[in-house]
Amino acid sequence: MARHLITSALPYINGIKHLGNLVGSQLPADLYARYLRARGHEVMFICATDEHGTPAELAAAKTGEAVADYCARMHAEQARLADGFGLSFDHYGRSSSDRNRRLTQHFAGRLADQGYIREVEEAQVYSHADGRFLPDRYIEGTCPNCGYDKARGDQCENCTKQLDPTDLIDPRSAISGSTDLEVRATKHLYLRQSALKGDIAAWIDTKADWPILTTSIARKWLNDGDGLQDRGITRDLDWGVPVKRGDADWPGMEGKVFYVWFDAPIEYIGATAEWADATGADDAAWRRWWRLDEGAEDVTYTQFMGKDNVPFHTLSFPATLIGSGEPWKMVDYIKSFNYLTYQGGQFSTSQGRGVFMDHALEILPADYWRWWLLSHAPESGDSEFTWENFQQSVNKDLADVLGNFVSRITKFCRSKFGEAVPEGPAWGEAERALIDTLTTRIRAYEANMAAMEVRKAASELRAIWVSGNEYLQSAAPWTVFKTDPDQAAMQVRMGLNLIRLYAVLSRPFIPFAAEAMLGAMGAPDAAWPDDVAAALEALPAGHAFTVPDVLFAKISDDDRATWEERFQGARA
Ligand code: B3M
Ligand code: ZN
Repeated sequence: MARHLITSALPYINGIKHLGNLVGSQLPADLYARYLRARGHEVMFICATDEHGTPAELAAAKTGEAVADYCARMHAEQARLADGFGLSFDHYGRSSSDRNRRLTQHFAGRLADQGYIREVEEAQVYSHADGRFLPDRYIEGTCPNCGYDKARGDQCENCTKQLDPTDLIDPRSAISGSTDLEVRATKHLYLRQSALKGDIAAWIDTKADWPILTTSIARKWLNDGDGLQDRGITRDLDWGVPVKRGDADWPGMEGKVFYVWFDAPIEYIGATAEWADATGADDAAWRRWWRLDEGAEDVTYTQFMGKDNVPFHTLSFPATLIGSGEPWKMVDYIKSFNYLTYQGGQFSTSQGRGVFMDHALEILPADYWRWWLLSHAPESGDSEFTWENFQQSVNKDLADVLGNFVSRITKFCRSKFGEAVPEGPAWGEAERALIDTLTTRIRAYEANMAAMEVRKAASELRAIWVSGNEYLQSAAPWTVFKTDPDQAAMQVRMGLNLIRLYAVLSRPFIPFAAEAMLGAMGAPDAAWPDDVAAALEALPAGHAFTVPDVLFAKISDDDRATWEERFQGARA
């Protein structure tokens, strides 16, 4: 069995994530991890909160908490929600961990030793009123490109142009509003990405199987304009990984920290080390996932992320790993996603527009969301969440097709044969035909899951559910029972075995409902149906079961209207 390392992009710490964030990385990564585990592979599934940078400091300033306290509280909150959505991380780490601090300083030291770091004397904006430098979002002003008067030091939100704080017209401190600013020279570290361009291009060229969305973004940044530029990897902030060269101080870098995008991807490694610490395993246990010289040659590493994160994962992080001159495991496949839109507009964290993870779980069970989001994953283009579409999919796929199947067959059996699988004759022609259809569909489902074709996998799964309904519809045991109870018993035996089969197949998409189905069927440890015919004999005559509670309640028009109204404005 193969070994799979899977990472999801790390959600920022500065607030509850919305459903667009969820479907762009964590949720499809979970689908894949659950599927591979079900197929018997060894999986290490890693995520963490991304806790450094100005967004974290500013969010903490808003709530009045110390930034470390804010991050600890928000990490716990995000971990709780991840759990509520059934995200099956082997470890949910923190980029502010000691492990990540040491690894980040280690990589910086290695890069410096290899000649890939240069020190640059840079003009930075210093605020007298605040007694500090103002990097990135700490400074606001007028955009030199479009004239928007609330542009931030790192980017203009209006025209999306990337900016430096010194580009802004009429700059002011975002902390105090002070305009008593001065441009001062200060020293910063730059990662010499330009010197690694050839290595990175050659590496990307080996990735012929990557999705177009991934490679086109990588190539664009690699080749457009001046190509891969050197990048500042330090900041004048308090909160972050202190700049060190390995264990040693870095003269001239006192009081500075690494840029958040430098340490964040290193936390994929850091969180795996945190996993080892949390489980009492030794260093060798995490290093066999990450070091090619310590057992990682046979690891397949897959990353999941939204398209805006692709440049950092195809260029910057590989530059860190390659530039270290050490044999670190590099990503084998990047699955990237477009955006999910909300009712004709955008999900927006800053404006609180859309449905966020906490509210989603308040109103409906996780599986409803998982099913809709995954079956509408923004793979080939953006996709749109509308309440109408959500209601329709849930009611049809989950309630009418799957839920109804389960309740109909279990209730019918209970009333006519009791709560144990009835016997009846061997399979007839209709059952053999069903087994053939299911075998074909299940093999297609597996191929889609292996290829991470999320929407295709979802529609194959739906078709598998539908074929059971069609079988039951035409077999009609409730009619057959009147004239041939033995034949009806056999059909019911098939139906009950189908429930077990569906639960196993559906588990990666809707783990909670699948668990309930398996519990009701008395088959909690059901294995993957490598042999479909055998899987449909797994519950023999006499095997006890119970009728599960309603698996999926329908969403009424009233509910829909209420939620549509509740979530149209900014989140409370
Ligand atoms: N936190 C950006 C984001 O949440 C960033 C991802 C880091 S992945 C190493 O979209
Ligand atoms: Zn602008």
